[in-house]
Amino acid sequence: MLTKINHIGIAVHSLDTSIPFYRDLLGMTFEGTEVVAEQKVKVAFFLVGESRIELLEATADDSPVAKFLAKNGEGIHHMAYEVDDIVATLERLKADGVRLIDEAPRKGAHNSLIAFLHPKVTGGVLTEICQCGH
Ligand code: CMX
Repeated sequence: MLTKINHIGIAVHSLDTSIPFYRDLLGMTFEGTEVVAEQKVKVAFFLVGESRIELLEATADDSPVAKFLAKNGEGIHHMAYEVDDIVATLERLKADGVRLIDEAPRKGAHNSLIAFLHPKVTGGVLTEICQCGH
């Protein structure tokens, strides 16, 4: 059902401050930034091998990422796993009684479709499934 880790999301206070560390000091391939307006976040993607790191910055005080930062400070925010068919995956998880935050997919970065599972059923790790746009 899950085909690979698509990315690991890391919440940061400032993309301008954090991008140079990942790009210039760790030498990851910087793929650019994108605002995901619906979720009040701006993200920066980095390619490392066949995996990606996604830095998330809040774009509003009531952004979920602002809430996360206020509660936890900077750190790992979510794990994202790739699936071929997100609708079928959500239907299967729902049928198996898995608690979902999103019962239907919504738009993520890079024209992907994403949905979150509730952290209560994933050992406290916010888990995203995504059907890739890239
Ligand atoms: N890690 C662990 N637990 C988390 C969490 C996180 N990052 N974010 C939220 N939770 C917990 C909350 O503490 C809460 O727990 P309780 O029920 O015990 O209080 C529960 O999950 C629900 O959280 P909420 O904020 O009350 O619920 P919402 O439905 O308002 O929002 C969520 C949930 C996960 C969608 C939102 O908090 C969020 O993080 N949205 C941002 C999504 C994001 O990263 N988008 C990036 C898009 C780019 C891409 O990847 O393509």
